[in-house]
Amino acid sequence: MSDDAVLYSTQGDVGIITINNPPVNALRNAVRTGIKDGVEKFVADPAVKAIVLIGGGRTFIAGADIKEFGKPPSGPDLNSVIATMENAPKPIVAALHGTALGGGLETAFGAHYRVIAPTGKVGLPEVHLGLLPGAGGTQRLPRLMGAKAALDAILSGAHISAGKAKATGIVDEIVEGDLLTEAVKYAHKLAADKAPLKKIRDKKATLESPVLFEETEKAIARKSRGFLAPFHIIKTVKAAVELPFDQGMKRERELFQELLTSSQSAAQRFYFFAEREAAKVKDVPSDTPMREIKAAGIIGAGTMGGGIAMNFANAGIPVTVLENDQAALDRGLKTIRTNYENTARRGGMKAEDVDKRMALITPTLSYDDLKNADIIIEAVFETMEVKEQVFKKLDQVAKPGAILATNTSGLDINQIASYTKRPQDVIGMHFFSPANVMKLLENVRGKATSKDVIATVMNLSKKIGKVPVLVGVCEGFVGNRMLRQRGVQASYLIEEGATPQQVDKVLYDFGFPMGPFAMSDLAGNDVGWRIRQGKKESQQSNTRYSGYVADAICEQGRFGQKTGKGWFLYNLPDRTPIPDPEVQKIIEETSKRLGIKRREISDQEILERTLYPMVNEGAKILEEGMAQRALDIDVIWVNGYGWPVYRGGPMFWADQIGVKKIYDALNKYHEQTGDAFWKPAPLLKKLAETGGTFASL
Ligand code: T1G
Repeated sequence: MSDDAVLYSTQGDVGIITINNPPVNALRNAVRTGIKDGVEKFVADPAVKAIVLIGGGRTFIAGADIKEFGKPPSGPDLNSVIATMENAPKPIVAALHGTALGGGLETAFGAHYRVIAPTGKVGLPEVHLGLLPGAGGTQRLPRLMGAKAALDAILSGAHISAGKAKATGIVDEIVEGDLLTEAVKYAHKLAADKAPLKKIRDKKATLESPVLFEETEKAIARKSRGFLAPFHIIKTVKAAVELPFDQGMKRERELFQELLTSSQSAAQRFYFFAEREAAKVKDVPSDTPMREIKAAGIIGAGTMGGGIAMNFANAGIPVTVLENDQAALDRGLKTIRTNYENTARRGGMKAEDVDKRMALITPTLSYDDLKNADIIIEAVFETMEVKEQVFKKLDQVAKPGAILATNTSGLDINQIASYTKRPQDVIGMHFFSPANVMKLLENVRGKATSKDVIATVMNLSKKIGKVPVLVGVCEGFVGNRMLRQRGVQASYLIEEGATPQQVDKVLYDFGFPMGPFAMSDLAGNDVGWRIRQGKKESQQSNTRYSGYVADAICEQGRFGQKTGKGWFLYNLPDRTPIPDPEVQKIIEETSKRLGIKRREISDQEILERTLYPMVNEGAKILEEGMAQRALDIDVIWVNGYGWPVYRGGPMFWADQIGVKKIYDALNKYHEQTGDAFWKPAPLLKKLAETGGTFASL
């Protein structure tokens, strides 16, 4: 018998099974047991002619309980629960609302009929966990909507609206009004009419094209490069088309087990919880009162400012954008409109929504128009002088209680806050370019930043579609500070004998979308060049200058894609990086000038020397309290820098390969080079010596 995770009741001759497992009615053991017992109980009860399965609270079942994976299985497995429903001699109606996802939708497939609330959604998002639907979803969905649509749905893991679910046969009816009342009426009528007990397993999965599976594999090759689950999903849908149901189920189970026990799924299941945990701030209680954000202001309509403004408009929050000259303002608004029009053209939004979003964005040349904003984010030129001017002005203009945020990518938030009489209202919100696309938002806590400002901004970040992580004030915050370590070694490696293409390929094959040199060409090599000219290597005072080759590249105007050549050549508009003998010459001349004898460098050495220093810097960041938890660093790297989610994140990965292995390698390079750069962080040393993990901190 289950605990009160499942409740039973009757209305007339209809038995009702209500899932009561907040917050999302996940299918933990007690829920599976409760459903199975409930069906058996109502089947045995002669007074009950039909059964309704419904979710209590805000949603129908949102899936298997991800926390249960990896633990010894207990209670009835989901397939047996679904079979019990499917074989029941009385009509079972699944009543869906909220998000019926994964094992939740698969459970609903065991019912003979499905009804849904107009705002309900369904989906099979297992692919995001490095899995595939493991309780018949890959065999039943193609039998409902055909192989092609089923493949698209399972590979994307997208939520499907009630309308589309009805149109594709996933549900039988969309019911207005009270879902339970309507579902009971519907079930009662099915029994009265002796309606057939429909079993999805008896239907045939249609195959729209004989080359569907090969074509799909090619179509996803680029986006799913390195992932296992998408390619296993294709195999299971193929089985749904080619094999009898029970054999297809067997094939699904085999492939599901392979994924469940894979390191990729372990990493992606870790990441699922990490992203949610990172949004929580240890010393800011979840019930901290938040400031209401009804209107926003952005200072600067450039690439960053415009992108930031779009996030607010996308969330339906009116936003005023301030520039100091009309031409810049017009350019900024035009770019925003173009971005929306391009998205609409690609089908990412309705054409009529372009004007609706633009109507939420008010351009202005006057600070006075920011006086009613609840939050003002500056995205102006990245110098402290300009930030000082802006924040002194904001201190005069912004209403009391307005949150004053800076989008700085590394300047000292405490110093910026000191330019106002309200440092408690000042916070950093470090967006990543393009700000309307990149999910990561590093929120930077100043010494004086108040807890309600932190709570408000962390919540607001999610509202505007970002993945927020709270970091501390240090040079480069967390992401760029670790990126710098990778960059220093990448530069040394090409001076010592590697080529840019070799370094890039090692990191590309690891799973990054591109390597550091191609990335620099994309961002513009002149960005780093200007910064290096503007300041000493303050971050790496304990290691030698790493910009010799990069400077030589820029001195020849090789700024990257925008100039058609940088570290690589580009036959624009094609952006494929092409190794350039000219660059090789510059590199070899630099090695000679530095007195470095070039040598063959292995891919393994490249991997260790680019990634282990990142882990070491992560350990320092944790020691200094610049990130709350190791998983925060992982969430930053997955969302801001393309760390492959199937490897969890740099700190998760370090635990997987073993902190001791990294520690020993750091010591090896330290001994080889004598460079203080390689000195292991005390925390990393401690973990290596005690067999500890970053996850255990
Ligand atoms: N298992 C365990 N906990 C879950 C959970 C799940 N499936 N889904 C959510 N939670 C927790 C979450 O960690 C958070 O906890 C709280 O619920 C609210 O979640 C056999 C193998 C449903 C759209 O992948 O997509 O079924 O932080 O903050 O923004 O084939 O949660 O409060 O402590 O995300 O309103 C397939 C995953 C599983 C759905 C709601 N299902 N969940 O979003 O709330 S595998 C999924 C979501 C499976 C079968 C296979 C979202 C949501 P805490 P939240 P939300």
